[in-house]
Amino acid sequence: MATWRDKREHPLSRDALRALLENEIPAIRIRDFATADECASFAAAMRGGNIRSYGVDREIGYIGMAQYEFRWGKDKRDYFAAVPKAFADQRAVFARSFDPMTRFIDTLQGVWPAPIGLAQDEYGPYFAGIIRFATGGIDLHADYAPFNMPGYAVADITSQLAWNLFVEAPATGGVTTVHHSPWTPAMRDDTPPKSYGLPREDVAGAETFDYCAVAGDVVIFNSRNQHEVSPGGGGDARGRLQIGSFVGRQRDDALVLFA
Ligand SMILES: O=C(O)CCC(=O)C(=O)O
Ligand SMILES: [Fe+2]
Repeated sequence: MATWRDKREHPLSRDALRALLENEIPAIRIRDFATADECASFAAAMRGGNIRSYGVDREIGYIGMAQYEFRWGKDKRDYFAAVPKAFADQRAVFARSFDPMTRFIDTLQGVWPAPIGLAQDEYGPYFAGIIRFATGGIDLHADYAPFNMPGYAVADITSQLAWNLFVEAPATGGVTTVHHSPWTPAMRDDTPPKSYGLPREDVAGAETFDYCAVAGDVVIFNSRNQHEVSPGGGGDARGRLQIGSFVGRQRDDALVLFA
């Protein structure tokens, strides 16, 4: 079974980003991406925002949108019709705190030689930058557009990362486990396979890497690897509050953001 060349978090650099895209290292951490004041104002703005929720096994509250909600029984046009309202809800949070999306794109562009921006489709730009309340944890799943989003332009990417900025972290738990096990489901025509609550047998024996949510830090990992988040605890009011998106690598090396 394939392994990472080391099992540690790397700082952001062109080489580390390339290695993460190739699934050679488990994670990149950008420490102190946001200040304590920025995190506090962002968390407060989130709590006052337009919160929706999706029912995978454990409920996850969010602001913005997730393509997951449009994966089965909906048309691709429904996804793009929902993008403007999702951005409006996201921007309402940014207006009361700061804009981590622009900062993230600028930070990544500082090390990457090819263009970086929002993914585009025949119906317009994708949404990116989902704001989440993930205190309850997230079940074993994988995120890889060629399988999750057949028929969308992003299905042509050759590698996919996920980044998250944590603005609040629980005292205990809230640990992400990444399994070195690139998701390779059997595809039947153009129906996306189930991607949440994946069977444990799929990751049995694979190397794993755990990372902690730390307020102010961004962590990036290769989201085609199956991954899961343990529930947060610690008995105080702190939750696991975060914003992030996917980053796809196109064949021309451009990086495109989407949710
Ligand atoms: O919150 C995390 O650490 C990872 C969340 C996740 O599943 C993702 O961003 O794809
Ligand atoms: Fe994920």
